[in-house]
Amino acid sequence: MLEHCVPWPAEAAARYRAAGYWRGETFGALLTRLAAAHGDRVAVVDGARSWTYAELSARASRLAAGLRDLGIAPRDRVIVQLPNAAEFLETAFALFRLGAIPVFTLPAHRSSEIVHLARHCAAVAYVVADEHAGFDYRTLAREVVARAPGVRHVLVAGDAGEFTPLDGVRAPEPADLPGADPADVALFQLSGGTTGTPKMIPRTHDDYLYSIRASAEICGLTPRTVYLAALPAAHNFPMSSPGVFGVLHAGGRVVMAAQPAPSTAFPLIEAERVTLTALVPPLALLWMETARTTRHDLSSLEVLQVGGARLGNEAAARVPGALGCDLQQVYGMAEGLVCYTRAGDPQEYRLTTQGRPISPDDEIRVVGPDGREVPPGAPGELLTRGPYTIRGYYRAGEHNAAAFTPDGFYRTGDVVSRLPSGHLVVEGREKDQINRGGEKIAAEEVENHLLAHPAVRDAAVVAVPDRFLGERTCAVVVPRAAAAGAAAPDAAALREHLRSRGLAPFKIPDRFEIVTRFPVTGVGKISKRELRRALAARLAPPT
Ligand code: OOB
Repeated sequence: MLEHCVPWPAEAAARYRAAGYWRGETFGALLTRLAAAHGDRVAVVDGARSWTYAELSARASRLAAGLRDLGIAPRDRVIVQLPNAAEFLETAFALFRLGAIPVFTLPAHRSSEIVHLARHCAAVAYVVADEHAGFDYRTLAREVVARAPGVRHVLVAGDAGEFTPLDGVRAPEPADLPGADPADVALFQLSGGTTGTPKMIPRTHDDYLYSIRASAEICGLTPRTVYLAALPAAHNFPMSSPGVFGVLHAGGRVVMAAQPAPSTAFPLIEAERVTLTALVPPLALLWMETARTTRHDLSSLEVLQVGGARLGNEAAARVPGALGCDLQQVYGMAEGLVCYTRAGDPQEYRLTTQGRPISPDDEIRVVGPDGREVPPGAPGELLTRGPYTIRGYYRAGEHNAAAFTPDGFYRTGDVVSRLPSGHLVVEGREKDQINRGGEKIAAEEVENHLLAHPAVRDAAVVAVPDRFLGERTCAVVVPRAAAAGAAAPDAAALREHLRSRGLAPFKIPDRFEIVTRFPVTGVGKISKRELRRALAARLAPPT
């Protein structure tokens, strides 16, 4: 396995192979097999473009050869920051075929995240679109290459400016490439995280393909499936649960939506007869609302998957009536474990639980503060281990010691209860993170940026409840004793400070509160529990 990764113990790996989970296939080989089986079927639709499996495979091979000619080698890390477009799949499979390792970042990431990641994994290349959603990625790329000089190539889908156009990289012919070891890292996902910087999650061909294959089966995908990629395809949910890769695995069709808003998504559902898509709860609420008055025909939609954050029971119950399709709840994490409600589950479970794990070999422990398992049905922290859950983050020895138990269970930081059927209900969270409608924000990361402001003495970032997003972010700030005449920082100044440090916009707090001191615990630490309580009480709408 790539250096600085934590492999599964040999005994576990042997067990997962013997059980048929890890099959020794790579993503590159998978696409070759798919092109042979479904050559003339459409694999991906993006606006006016549509590529068959044979075309996608041929393009990926030619791009792989071109990337090799640029000097990109097996195991080299390449940051990929592409919106939902056909090039996303072409680039991913080209890197897989070459054995280079994509690091999938979100279109919303900015220099703070990208520079950190590029340095942390010594990335040699960065792939972006020219422009997306009003943001010019070439400007970002300039900053990235200046601050992470290991990045030798910037490849741009579209108008490349001074950089290399992706269109110019494809070799005229595919080349013979050595390919990758199926047990090695195929790609990096990013952790929602709880720490000052995002952690990198190494997923192997063996483990990720197992989760994709099993997900496609659980979700009943077939070559008839038409999947709308509405959430950013780089995220683990729309990528692999079963997501774009699961749909390709089944020989289905991926329709790329540049945005998840109904104004973009609904016409695509109608035009492409989309059968399946995945959303986070706030978008599901928005879609339900918009569907009441839409003139678009959504009748092809069979299943709406909702995950990434807890969907309220009341909203869950409204999905079938509002959108004319079944609801599937998905509770997962980029680190591995994914749970689904199943078509055959009793209605009550489909509406009120977050499903049960993919694999019979997903090990689940629900533990109390003492680390001991709680009685069945009682809430506790979820620990998990299994054939597609990582044993450690990349280059994160110290953090790994805290994030995993000595016997290799991942501490999810989620508080769940487990029903006798094995279904999990997500009750809350212990980790110091804000889940802003499915977008994860590590409090410490934002706090560190705030502390870098000269007028800030201390900062605490916490979630406040929100009817639409579930949670919003509030930064509580203690200013330094004002020097004579100097003003305390206000929300606008702090917002601008965070923006100028290149923090992804979704991490910029929705609210700022300036206070003189924090509530503290018995041992004198900031009591975030008390802060959250006080803020929630004060910000709650009057009843
Ligand atoms: C998905 O992955 P991540 O890595 O962005 O976030 C994982 C965390 C979980 O630990 C949990 O705190 C939260 O997101 N979460 C949910 C949830 N699904 C995820 N909390 C409550 N209810 C749910 N249904 O978010 C992700 C990855 C694969 C599939 C689906 C979601």
